[in-house]
Amino acid sequence: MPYGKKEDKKYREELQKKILRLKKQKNAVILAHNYQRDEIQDIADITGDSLQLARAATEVNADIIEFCGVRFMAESASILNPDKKVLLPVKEAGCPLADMITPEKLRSLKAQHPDAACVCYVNSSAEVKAESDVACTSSNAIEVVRSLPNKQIIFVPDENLGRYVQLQASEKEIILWRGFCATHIRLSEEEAARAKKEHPQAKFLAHPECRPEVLKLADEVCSTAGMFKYAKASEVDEFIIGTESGMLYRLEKENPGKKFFLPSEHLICANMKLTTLGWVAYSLENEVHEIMVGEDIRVRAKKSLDKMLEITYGK
Ligand code: CIZ
Repeated sequence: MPYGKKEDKKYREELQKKILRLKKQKNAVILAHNYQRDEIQDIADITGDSLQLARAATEVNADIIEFCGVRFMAESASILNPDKKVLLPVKEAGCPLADMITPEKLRSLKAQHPDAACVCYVNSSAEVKAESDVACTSSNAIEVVRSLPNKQIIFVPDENLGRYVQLQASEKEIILWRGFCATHIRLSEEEAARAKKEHPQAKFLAHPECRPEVLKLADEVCSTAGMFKYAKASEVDEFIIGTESGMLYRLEKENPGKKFFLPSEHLICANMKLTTLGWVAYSLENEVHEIMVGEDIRVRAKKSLDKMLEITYGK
């Protein structure tokens, strides 16, 4: 985020110093999602997608995990680390997609399809994970679905990702839920086509939460982790990035000389941007807002996350 005024820059530097001091004092680790503000990514120990962060959360040696992201991500860290204090800097930082399905609705869907396995995207509540056989992220959704013996797969809550998985795993019958990401859905086919016209040399990388008509225009459909990999390995030096705007910061930093363009000015997740340096300092200093999951739900939700990690990493 741009800081126009001199005093803003000074204030930001003071907060960053304070956060680093608190982090040491409290033996905390800061995890930040790829969609976080630039200055939050700068103070993070690890920046990544939800799969990388979920995995990192099982490996860190810290008393406190300060999770700069949205609630379902902090919940996953807490589910995997019951002995650690997991803090979410802003308690209102939620995910509208995760709220589009409830455990009651999922139970009713499962009752209608008793032979189906249930896969939930990580963008879901702990209760929904507890009702599911396995979780997945946009990095491993196809692999997870393919690993299951069932032909029928209930896939919740993101319809676009589920539809994309269906195209890749045509041997399966995917039962979709009509959830959507309020940020990715805003990228229109017209905007994507316009960006391609304006940058004819660029590769268009689109996130699978985008609309199917946008995905059809993409050179590559991939998760945020996939975008980092693709941009680094590619000989091309211009890319249109069809996902949340926070991605550009690290993409530019890690790929000097390469250019990255957003196809729409609407690719901003308001929930991700709620986390500011001020909130991180406040949260660490006062040890709020702790994310805790009731033990029964936690144990059941952990099974679906563990299964995902086992399928992806073999452990
Ligand atoms: O899995 C995640 O972290 C999300 C929300 C997107 C992505 O592709 O990384």
